Amino acid sequence: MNLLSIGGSDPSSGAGIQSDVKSFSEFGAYGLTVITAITGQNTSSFGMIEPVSKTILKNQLDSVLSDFKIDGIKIGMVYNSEIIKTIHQQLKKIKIPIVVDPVIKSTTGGSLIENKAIKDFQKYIIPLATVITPNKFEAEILSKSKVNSKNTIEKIANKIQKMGAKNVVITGIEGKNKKISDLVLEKSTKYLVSGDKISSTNHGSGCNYSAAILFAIANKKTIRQSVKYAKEFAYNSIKSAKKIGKGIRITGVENKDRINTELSQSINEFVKIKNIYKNIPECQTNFVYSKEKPKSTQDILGLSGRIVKAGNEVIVAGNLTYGGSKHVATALLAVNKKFPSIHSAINLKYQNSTISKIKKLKFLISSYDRTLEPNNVKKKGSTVEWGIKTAIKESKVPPDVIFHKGDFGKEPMIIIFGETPKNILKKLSKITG
Ligand code: PXL
Repeated sequence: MNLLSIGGSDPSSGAGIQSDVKSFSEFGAYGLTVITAITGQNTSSFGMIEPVSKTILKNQLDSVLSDFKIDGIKIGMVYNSEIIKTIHQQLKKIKIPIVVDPVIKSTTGGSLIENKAIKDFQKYIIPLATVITPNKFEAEILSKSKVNSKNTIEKIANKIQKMGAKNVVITGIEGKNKKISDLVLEKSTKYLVSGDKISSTNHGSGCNYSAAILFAIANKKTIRQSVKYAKEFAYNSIKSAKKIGKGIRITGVENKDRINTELSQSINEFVKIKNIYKNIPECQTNFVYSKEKPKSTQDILGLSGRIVKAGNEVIVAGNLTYGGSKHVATALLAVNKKFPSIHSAINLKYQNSTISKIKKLKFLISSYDRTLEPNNVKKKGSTVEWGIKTAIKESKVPPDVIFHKGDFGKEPMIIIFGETPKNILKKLSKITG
């Protein structure tokens, strides 16, 4: 996936395009950049701004738009009317998701847009937005009104939507009990997404939030799912903020959840495998990835829904959640207990042809017979654990594949195991190729 960030350069790399490149790369996406202005700033103070000329701005945009298949665009700092109009001209006919982060002031006090350019921002940039993500302060400036008991935050969101943004997300609304909420206004629904508040001044969380929303939307997530994802990403970035310079902390996006990133990338790859729908069982597929030394299925990341067959395609239903999978995670847990290097698993439809292929490839394969399951195990409901343990009882090296042929009313199943989801994809490419 290729994502484009249009915005200002921040030499401290805490915000702006440098921050977006870090986030995009953390998502496993390729980050492209178009610089609108160069700022001089650090973690203590904001220095100069030098907007780029219309000519080089246009040339940067032409360069990336003519070469890459771009899956989503984020617009951050745009500074003046000339920049605003040039971006509008180049993007007005584009049919890819655009997230607009209407940055007005930096945390260290610099103005990121000229006052006299706000009108053009409303006219030319807001209508490009699939989603616009102002905080409360930015929402007040864009709507030219203050929040009060009559002019509610909902009304302000409506005003911004009327300017042409498809969806409006006003971030950072303080609530009770140390909660902080985002107000989401979609086409015809309005709701709050709440999360825990962390009190700390940092540099970068706004950029992290909008970069994450873009990634989720480019992945065809719903607005609600994207807001939740962005909230969590920004929360984690603040939690792992570091004092790198002498002033405020810079948010950290590095590897906050390597497990989540790798599994979601691998699921995206999995669904694209040619004819993979033929391998999805009746009970559908889950793909799981475990933390180091999992104690229970709560330490194993999996889909709260499933990878489901829809005609000749497969689609991903649900979200990645720890404890999201029961069966596949239980099987993985049992294998990991004996072979701690194995951290990932996926279940596939049982087919004789698949088993023959696996045998030909000389993968290590074990099986168990559900019809031999002792009654006490059946009663306890620990069939999977018993089966896997039985299958690997004599194994000296980790299995690649474990299968069973089912029982009365129980679907037969194949489970592929590996050290990582990527390792499983490699095995799958051989099996299905
Ligand atoms: O966080 C907003 C932001 C965006 N873009 C640039 C910035 C800042 C804040 O400092 O400098 C270039």
